[in-house]
Amino acid sequence: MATPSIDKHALDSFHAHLSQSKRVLALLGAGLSASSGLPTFRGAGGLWRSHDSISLATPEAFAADPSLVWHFYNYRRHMALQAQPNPAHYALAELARKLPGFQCLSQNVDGLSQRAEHPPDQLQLLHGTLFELKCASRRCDYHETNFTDPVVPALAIPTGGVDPTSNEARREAAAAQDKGQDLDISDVKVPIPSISTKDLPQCPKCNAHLLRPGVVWFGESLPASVLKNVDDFIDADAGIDLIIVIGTSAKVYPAAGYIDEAREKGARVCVVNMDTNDAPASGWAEGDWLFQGDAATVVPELLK
Ligand code: BJW
Ligand code: ZN
Repeated sequence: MATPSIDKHALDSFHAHLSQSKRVLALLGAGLSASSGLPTFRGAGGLWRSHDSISLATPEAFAADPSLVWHFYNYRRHMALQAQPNPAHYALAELARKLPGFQCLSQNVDGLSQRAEHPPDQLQLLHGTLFELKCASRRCDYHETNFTDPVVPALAIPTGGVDPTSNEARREAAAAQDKGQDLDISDVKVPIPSISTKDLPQCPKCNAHLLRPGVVWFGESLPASVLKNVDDFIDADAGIDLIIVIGTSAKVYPAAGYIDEAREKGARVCVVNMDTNDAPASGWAEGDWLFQGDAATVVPELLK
């Protein structure tokens, strides 16, 4: 889809407000990384091997089928490591360096803001990161940073796995192998093995439980230190001048609630989204901006 041109009047008014703003929030969602080639959760691309991505992002899914959930996250880690930060990640990192009162609240777990060298103390990872592993037991505090791809050998993405029942899968496997490419295991036609628990990542501390991705699943609390940092920023007497909401459907809480909390502290709201239907939960208010288009194009224009 072609990116619509940005309204010059709205852009001028946004620039005038940003130039006077001292305390600014950005709420980041999956649309920020869409141009880097990473799928979003809701809408097109939200299916993985016919599973709704959201249904795999739960403690219940991991308990029921750790092999399937680890395949999903191993694949997402691989894709994120192959992807590159886009101009929006770099523009946000640049604004953070210029404006000490700027905080990014990222729902993304892909590590692209970090790779764009976003200052870490101005980046709050609301939903964790794919590149931390932690013990699946709440009673064990083991966690580690881990960029190994595949995360364990058994999770290697097949380059020639052949499902003897499917000619199409066999042809795809052979073609991918010829080109030295990975198969697209997000495609349900490509067979993946069910991996025995002993071959999945193991906790080296308690030696009793699996490791799991260090992300926040539905029903789990966000990291306490991150929640505190966000609350301290929002509750400060100095108020908030602006919140920029980028590439999120704003349907998941507490993240989505930060838009209205910022508004209550005086912030004007600027939304950047491909889809004009994805509005803040409380709807639109006088003085809000909506820039429709690809975040990778629009955000660098806004932050120039
Ligand atoms: C573009 C674009 C381009 C596309 N350019 N734009 C209050 C009310 C009701 C429920 C709750 C509540 N408080 C808590 C809850 C429960 C629950 C919740 O929110 N449920 C909702 C479904 C209603 N929240 C939780 O459980 C949270 N925990 C919690 O609150 O603990 C305390 C508690 C527990 C239980 C009860 C009450 C309190 C935890 C939430 C964890 C979310 N985890 C996930 C998975 C992370 C791991 C992983 O990545 O696998 O986080 S779910 C998934 O959604 C992921 C995302 O970060 C998150 C948000 O998605 P996002 O980024 O918005 O993506 P999309 O796909 O939805 O949208 C993409 C957007 O981009 C679209 O708008 C496109 O148009 C746009 N776009 N291309 C610009 N190029
Ligand atoms: Zn453990």
